Amino acid sequence: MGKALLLTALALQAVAPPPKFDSGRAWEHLRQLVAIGPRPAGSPAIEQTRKYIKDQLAAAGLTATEQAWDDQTPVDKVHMVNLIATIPGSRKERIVIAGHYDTKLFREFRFVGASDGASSAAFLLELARALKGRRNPMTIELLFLDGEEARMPDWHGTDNTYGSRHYVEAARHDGSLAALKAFVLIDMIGDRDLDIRRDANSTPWLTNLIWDAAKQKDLDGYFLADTTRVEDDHLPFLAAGVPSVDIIDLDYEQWHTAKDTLDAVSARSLQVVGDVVLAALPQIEAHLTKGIVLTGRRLRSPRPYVVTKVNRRAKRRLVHSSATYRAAH
Ligand code: 1BN
Ligand code: ZN
Repeated sequence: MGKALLLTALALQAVAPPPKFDSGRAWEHLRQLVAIGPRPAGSPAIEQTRKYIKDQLAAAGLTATEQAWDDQTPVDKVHMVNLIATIPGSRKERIVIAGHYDTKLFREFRFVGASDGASSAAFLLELARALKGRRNPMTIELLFLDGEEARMPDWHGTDNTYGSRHYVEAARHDGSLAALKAFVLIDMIGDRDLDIRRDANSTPWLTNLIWDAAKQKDLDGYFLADTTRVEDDHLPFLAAGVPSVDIIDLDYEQWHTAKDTLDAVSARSLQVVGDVVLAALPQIEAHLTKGIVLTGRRLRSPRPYVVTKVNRRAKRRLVHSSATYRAAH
């Protein structure tokens, strides 16, 4: 590419419009996932679901990496697969945005999980399209988790969150955990009567940035001020020291019933969460990247910050803007 062309491309990127979440597209994904039927871990239907997710990621220009393993549950041994799509950013340090795509196994009724399983996967697929065209300051990883649901009827002990526990262990072993700076979990966001409460297990600064973005977008009627405590796929990340937040609407009458179907969910709810996550993302990135330059601790910079005559001035500016930012949050 010629120099003039490169400069034009960079200038255009710098003024690129912010990404927009299209709930029409997300809704179509949700509909297709529900049409597959019940999608419990290890089933032929979840294999079909994976094919759908991989094909849709490919259509967005992304390749899904499979993280496969066999896990022993209290009931049986189950083949599980997490799907990972990486959207490149200027830095190798990454933010993971995740959701589960399995549905809970019920033998006594047909459970298609329109909110519980389909909404998170559909949301991530549309987010992939929206973020692929963005200039990302940090790497963004979209993580489709398998095996979130307990195999036994009740959520108990380690019979749940198989995919998130496996991911964290693998990242610990291959050394990629250190570059993981924040984890945003999306779960059950389809409820047509959307009300998302703050989760007491989640990291306060990350929760605040999401709820601040909701308020700023006039969507605080959906992101409520009250708090609940949720056990979900964010717990293994929190235990590994990764700042994490769970965006979940558990106040859902149809939860784990045959009625968690298309008529209980709405495209509007997906749009609300899409708008809030996209509005919060630059704030999350700012919080994390300020950490790189100022402390070198919150993010480990590949190049150490060297104070020179030129960047001493830049550092003063950053210290000032960071203090202003902290005062405001
Ligand atoms: C979310 C969706 N969860 C299961 N399906 C996790 C959960 C389990 C949340 C028990 C609250 C209670
Ligand atoms: Zn569930």
